[in-house]
Amino acid sequence: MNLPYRLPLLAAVTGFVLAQPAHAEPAAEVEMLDRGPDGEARVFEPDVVHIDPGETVYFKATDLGHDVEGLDSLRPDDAESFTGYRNAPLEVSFDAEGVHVYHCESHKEKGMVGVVVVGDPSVNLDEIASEMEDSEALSDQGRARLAEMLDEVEAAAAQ
Ligand SMILES: [Cu+2]
Repeated sequence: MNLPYRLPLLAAVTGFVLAQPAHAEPAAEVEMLDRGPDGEARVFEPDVVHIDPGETVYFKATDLGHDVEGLDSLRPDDAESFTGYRNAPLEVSFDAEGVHVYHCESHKEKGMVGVVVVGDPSVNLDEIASEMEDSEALSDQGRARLAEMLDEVEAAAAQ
């Protein structure tokens, strides 16, 4: 459902929301997009971000119709859950070190997932990789995309 003529209006609405002051300067910004830079549909961009414990990620509602929800089964044991509203930006602080997986509940079936790596990913990277195999929180497409992201995280950690 592409309606190009409505884009200026959406941009104006989004710009208004973003103009509101944030509490702290986010360490990373992730956009919710209908289409990513490589042409893939329904993505978080970038889909993997690295921050230090205690830092904040700002999820920007660049395109509307999306939301952000942390996946309880795919995060460090001591991490807090988080859920945003559809069409709204969300700022989340991450204290627990390790790999945190989140998705867009509205596009779970499309595999709209993302990863926040807090500090050292080796804390739970292997655990997440095996946990995701039969996780009901993921669709097949989400599982495929997440597998690529975890490979990327592992490769980066190995350097
Ligand atoms: Cu979405």
